[in-house]
Amino acid sequence: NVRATGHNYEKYNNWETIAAWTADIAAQNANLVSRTQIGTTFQGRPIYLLKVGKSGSNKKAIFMDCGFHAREWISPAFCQWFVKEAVSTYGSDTLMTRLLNNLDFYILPVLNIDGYVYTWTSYRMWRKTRSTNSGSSCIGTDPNRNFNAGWCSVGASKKPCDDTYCGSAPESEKETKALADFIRKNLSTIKAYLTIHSYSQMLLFPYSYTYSAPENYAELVKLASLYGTKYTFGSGASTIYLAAGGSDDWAYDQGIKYSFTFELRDTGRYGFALPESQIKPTSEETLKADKYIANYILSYAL
Ligand code: PAY
Ligand code: ZN
Repeated sequence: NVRATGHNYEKYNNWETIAAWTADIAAQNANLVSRTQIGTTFQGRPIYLLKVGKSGSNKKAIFMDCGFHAREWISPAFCQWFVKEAVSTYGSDTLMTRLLNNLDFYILPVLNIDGYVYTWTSYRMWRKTRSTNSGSSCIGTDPNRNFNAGWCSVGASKKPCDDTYCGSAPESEKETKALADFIRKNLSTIKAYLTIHSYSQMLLFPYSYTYSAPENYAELVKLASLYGTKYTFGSGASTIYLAAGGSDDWAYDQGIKYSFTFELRDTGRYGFALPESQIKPTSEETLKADKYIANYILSYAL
């Protein structure tokens, strides 16, 4: 049911609609979904987090965020899709039922809300946050260069006017700080970190800030290879480019050994302006990979 809760999952929704949806989906599925606020954006918007799963004790958790980069509209669309699928197939889909009974999913539908709003109101191709920079009239920091993982050493800019500006310090942005604080607080339960971007059709894992391979590289390759039929996979550095300060590398170095960056459709024909007709097929293929990874975590992660 595409319009569960009266929400349209096959359209790109503005922030106001997504914010209202987070309240509705929690209210209408109180047995499975609850909403909290983990922080506030630079411009004062509430950063919502949904916890999805059947209540239980000692559950492992999977953290997934969407909307790091403002212009990557397919990303928040997928987070909404994921929650819809969870609540509408719980009890009928065997795997989803098993996952929700035994795991919690933390879903952050839009991290960089100020940037997302800006892409709706002013400039569709905006990437960064909307924070001011002292000593510059340029706006914004790249949230995916703002984490403390080889921070600003490579593939990131020290210039506030650039799209990959790393910020004045790690976690200088209220949005990245809120996310990092939540993960630090829940490190004992979070076993996997998934961050959803577009585009390129890739599944990336650590590291991006160095060509060194992480300790469980072979396992990550094996896990990613399910998805590899449609999506290219490999370490960030060797598959897309060297880029320091990313949330995936930071989460990995915090001890979350299953850390993935998804680059959703397409490979460049439409790029960030992916047509709405591709929300459903993109979400279906990504959901499949997510469920596979979650099932692996449930079975094998310590
Ligand atoms: O982990 O290596 C990583 C992150 C790579 C992404 C990044 O630059 O943060 C890749 C880009 C993204 O999704 O932001 C790819 C897109 C197409 C871009 O804007 O270059
Ligand atoms: Zn991105």
